[in-house]
Amino acid sequence: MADAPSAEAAAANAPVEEPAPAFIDVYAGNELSSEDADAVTLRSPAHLVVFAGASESGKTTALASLYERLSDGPFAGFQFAGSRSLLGFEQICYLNRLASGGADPDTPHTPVSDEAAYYHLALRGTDPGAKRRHVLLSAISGELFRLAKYSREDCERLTFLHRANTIVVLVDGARLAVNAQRTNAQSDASSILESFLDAKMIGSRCRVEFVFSKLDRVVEAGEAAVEFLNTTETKLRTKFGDRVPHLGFRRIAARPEVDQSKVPLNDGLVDAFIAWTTPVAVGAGAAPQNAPPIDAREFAKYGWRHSARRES
Ligand SMILES: Nc1nc2c(ncn2[C@@H]2O[C@H](COP(=O)(O)OP(=O)(O)OP(=O)(O)O)[C@@H](O)[C@H]2O)c(=O)[nH]1
Ligand SMILES: [Mg+2]
Repeated sequence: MADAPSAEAAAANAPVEEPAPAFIDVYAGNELSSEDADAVTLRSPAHLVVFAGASESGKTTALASLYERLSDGPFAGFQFAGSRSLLGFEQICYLNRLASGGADPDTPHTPVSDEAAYYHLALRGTDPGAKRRHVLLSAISGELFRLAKYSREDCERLTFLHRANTIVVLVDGARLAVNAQRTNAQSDASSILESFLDAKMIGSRCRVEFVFSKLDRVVEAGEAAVEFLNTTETKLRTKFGDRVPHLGFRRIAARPEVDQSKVPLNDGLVDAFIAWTTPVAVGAGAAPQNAPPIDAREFAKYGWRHSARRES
């Protein structure tokens, strides 16, 4: 009779329970160049969200606040599952964090450069079995938009916008709150989208949102400022509604400074992030656009090809 298997042998033959895979990939990296972003996109589809807006309109703060919320725990139905641009995020966040500790620092200005910088997020839906998704965020310097307002050539430096799934045009709420500045704030936002449309930079499946930032400032300023914001929304809708297939409006306060007990408000970031990372429905949108400009950089060309594939 064969010997009964020893306890050790039985243990050795028992099915091995695989350790749970490490959930978070950590890459200590600065913000990504176009080539790095291209590499991420070629490996797995990535959803590109571009923040546009006049200088000081709140682009960097919005980006930093989203990263901070995701690093604090589940947010908007997502869990943070890694980033290839952790250092870049940390750089734009550290002053943001100090601010919540009571100091009065500021976010550094988004640098003006020929190339856009990208911040990468790997996200996993909080629903069981949800797949990992990749999101690239980019904020473009207010100065570049100022130049793009006056020059088609500068606008065409922004060809990568064609690759964007979502374009967020920020309307500076702090300027809407001040009588002498509100008309300029409105026209700045309007002319940014105008120049993108003139340069045929908006893909037919691109979600475009005018986002009123610093809502706390508008509400604090009172009825007239809120009324001006509402009128601005109506004007922009009338002006662009027919030309932009997926146009939306939203209000956020990514880093409210006004005393919340005096001006209680929803910062709007959860709904914003869900919308900005949701692709527009398949089948929605107009006919595909012609071809990339001959002198477009590779990433931009890839954007056109990628969009063309999505269109078909
Ligand atoms: N009150 C208030 N201030 C805000 C809010 N969001 C941003 N700010 C402030 O607005 C200022 C400009 O914000 P940034 O995020 O640096 O603006 P930006 O668009 O990146 O500016 P540039 O990089 O210069 O183009 C900073 O002082 C922020 O603290 C908000 O929700 N409420
Ligand atoms: Mg900035």
